[in-house]
This record gives sequence, C-alpha cells and structure tokens, in this order.
Amino acid sequence: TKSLRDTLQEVIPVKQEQLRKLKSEHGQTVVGDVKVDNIIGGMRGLKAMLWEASVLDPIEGIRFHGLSIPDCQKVLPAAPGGKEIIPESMLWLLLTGQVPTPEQTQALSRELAEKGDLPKFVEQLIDSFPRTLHPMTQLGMAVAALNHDSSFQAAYERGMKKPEYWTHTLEDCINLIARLPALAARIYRNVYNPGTELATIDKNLDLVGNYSNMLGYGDNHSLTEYLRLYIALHGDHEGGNASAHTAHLVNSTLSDPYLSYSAALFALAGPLHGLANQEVLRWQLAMQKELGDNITHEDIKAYLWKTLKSGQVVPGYGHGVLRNPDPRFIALQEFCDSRPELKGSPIIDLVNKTFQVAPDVLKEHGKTKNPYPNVDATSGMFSFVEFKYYTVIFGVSRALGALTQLVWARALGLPLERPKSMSMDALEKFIKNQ
Ligand code: FAM
Repeated sequence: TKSLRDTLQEVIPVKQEQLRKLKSEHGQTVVGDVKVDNIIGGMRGLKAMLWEASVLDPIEGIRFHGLSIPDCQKVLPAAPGGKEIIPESMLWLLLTGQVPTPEQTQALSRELAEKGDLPKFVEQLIDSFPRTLHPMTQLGMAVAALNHDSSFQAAYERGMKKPEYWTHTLEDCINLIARLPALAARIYRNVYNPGTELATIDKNLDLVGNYSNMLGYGDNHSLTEYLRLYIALHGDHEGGNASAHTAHLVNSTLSDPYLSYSAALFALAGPLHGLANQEVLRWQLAMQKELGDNITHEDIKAYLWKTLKSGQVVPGYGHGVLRNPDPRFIALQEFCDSRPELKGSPIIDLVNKTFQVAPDVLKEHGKTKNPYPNVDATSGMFSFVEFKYYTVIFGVSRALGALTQLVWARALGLPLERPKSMSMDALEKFIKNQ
C-alpha cells in the first residue's frame, strides 16, 4: 500500500498544474464585488482565499474534499475495534483528497504514536505553569515551544529551495499532530489531577486511543469513540474561520508550522470561536443548577430569554456562514442517541431539549441570521465537566485542517498574505470620486 508521502508526491503535481492553469487562464476573472459592508463587516462572505480541504455550504454544511459528514462516516476507516471515524483517516483525506485504506490509516496511527513523546524541556515547561493558567494558554505556549525542533526552520536556515518547503512543512505538521495528545493530556493532568501518573504512549494504538488513555479515560470505550468522532469532525471548517485563517496567515510569512498553529490556538481561544464550547457547558450547567431536576421546555424558554435580555449571546447557537443546524451537531447527537449507556443522562437530555426550544426563541429575538445550533452546542454531551478544558480538545482537532493546509499552501507556492486595508477617510474619498 502507498505511503502518505508517496500519495502526496503523486497528487501535488496535479494540483500545481491545476493552479497554474487557473492563474494563466482565469487570473483576471471577477469572482465578486467588494462592498463597504464587507470591509466593515469582518469580511463576511468575501471569497478571498484558497483552501483545498473543505467547502462550507450555508444549508448543507461542510464537505471535506466533496464528502459530506454522512459520506465520511460511511467510507473513512475507524480504529480496530471501533466504529467511529478516527482523526488519522480524516487527516489523510484532508491532506491528500483521497480516502485511505484501513492499512494506510493504521500505518499513520503507528507513525503518530512513534513520534508522540514530548521533548523533556517541553514537559518541564508545562509542569512549570500554575494550575490556574487557562489550559488554552498552556497549550498555545507549549506548541510554540516545540518549534525548537522545527524541520522547516532548520532547513530555511540552511538555505532550502522553494520546492522543498512543503516536505519540511509536512514533517513539522505530522510531528506536531503526533505530540498534541501528550501535550493536551499533560495539561489536563496538571490542572485537574496533579500528582497522578500519566499513561505512556502505546505504539499499537490510534491517536485518540492514546489520548484517552493519557487523560485517564482509556477504559471508557464510549468516551473514546465519542472523542474520535468529535476530533475527526472538528478537524476542518473551510479556511476563513479565525483559527484556520490565523494559521494560514502566519505561515504565509514562512513562520514555521509550530508558531503558526500556536497563533491559531489563541484565535480558537476566543469565546465567539472555539471557547464557545466551554461557554456552552458553563451555561447549560448553570441552567441545570438554577432549574433543578425535571426541567421543562417552558423552563428552558424562560432561561433563554433571561440570557438574551441580559445582553449575552446564547452560546452554541448562530454561525458566520451556516444557516441550518450544523451537521456536526447532528452527527454527535446521533452518536449519543445510539448509545444505550448514555440514555437518561440529564445533561444530554438538557442539550437535546435546548435544541427543541432555542431556534424558535432566537427567531423571535430576531437578531441572529442563524437561530440553529453550531457544533459547540454539543459540548454538554461529554461525560466530563471540566469545562475550561474543552477548547483544548477542539485545539487537538483543528490541527488536522489548519496544519494539512499549510502543506498545500507551501506546495502550491502561495504568497505572503497581505490584504489592503483602508481608513474611513480613504473610503469616503474613494466613494466621492466614484
Ligand atoms: N445569541 C444571541 N445573539 C446572537 C447569537 C446568539 N447565539 N448569534 C448571533 N447573535 C447576534 C449577534 O451578536 C449580532 O448582534 P449585534 O447586531 O447586536 O452585534 C446579530 O445577532 C447578528 O449576528 P450574525 O450575523 O447572525 O452572526 P455573526 O456572523 O456576526 O457571528 C457568531 C457568528 C458565531 C459569532 C455568533 O452567532 C455568536 O456569537 N454565537 C454564539 C457563540 C458561539 O456559539 N460561537 C461558536 C461558533 C462556532 F461555530 C465556532 O467557531 N466553533
């Protein structure tokens, strides 16, 4: 069976030729208008960057290289003994555009396990952080420190040529994805279970199998499977979201993948983006505490209005692009529904009931363009309640898309990103001269 690198060696020239043709034949084709609204409105809807891995349709949701989430659930290999998609098969798809065989997926699992240990100084760095430092801050700092061993940076200093950029980017990306579980689990241990022993990496296990072991949940098959699906599904969501875009922007300066992804993690740590999953659980637990047992739809409706009237957003609802319930939310909800051991979980019940009520309340409220749940609305479905840790799991996942697309940006020779900004005076002058 073909290795990941051999597969890439084959697909890269094809894409390079596609780009060359696109540029020479259609370089001047107009794709859309730029309105003042776009400039002052967070560039929403502007088609302005190249991203191969996935395309987001407002109604249908995400497709990874053309495959919808249900398609992926059908064709992407699971872990031995598991049923859910694993991050390795999603990584392979995002990187190559091809569906891997189970053998290819397992070879990638083994490579990641072999590269998964942390350098001693990074372990010491993480261990030196106060327990009260937010887990996302710890993750971002530790990822940046891994650039000590960057293959890209070392090769750049030696004077590597442009065609070699992607190979060193790939080495860094694979090494970083391999090390994320050990980083993230060490942070979890230090913050929530200090002094306890961390499991070592088992070379025969998949990435999330090892992550779950190191978190101390290896015996919980249901949670391990949920994590596999969760991490695979959060892997990529087009290029324009704040974390993926940050990685892309920073890497376009030829900063190495570690620094680029560290920056991306700090974008993910904002409450309008990845931190929303922490906020969802905090909000649902507060609702549970206030309303007690046997919560009715009417109770939830009143609680939603209370949140909205206090000027807060309802976390886990709304989206910059989506205009329908997020298919990632639906897939995770279906996972929970299919598991007899999760039946009757009060928090899962609350997430489901909130979904039955919130869209109508948000429609009546009338502000958001999308009254439906995004992926973060599922946060309560995890069986652990350390909500400050949730975005770290998202951070382990988003590496799949953000990092694999750095390989493509370098393979395609994309330039330094540098949009033109304008002042209000300059805009007014431009409008006057129209
Ligand atoms: N609850 C209350 N108001 C909301 C809302 C929500 N869930 N979502 C949007 N709005 C408001 C929004 O604040 C804005 O109000 P103002 O005009 O007063 O500023 C108005 O509706 C129009 O916003 P929009 O055009 O519908 O949304 P945006 O594209 O500006 O923002 C989100 C998109 C995701 C930032 C926004 O929906 C939000 O704040 N949601 C809650 C936080 C959240 O769940 N974020 C996670 C997003 C997720 F997919 C991810 O990145 N992981």
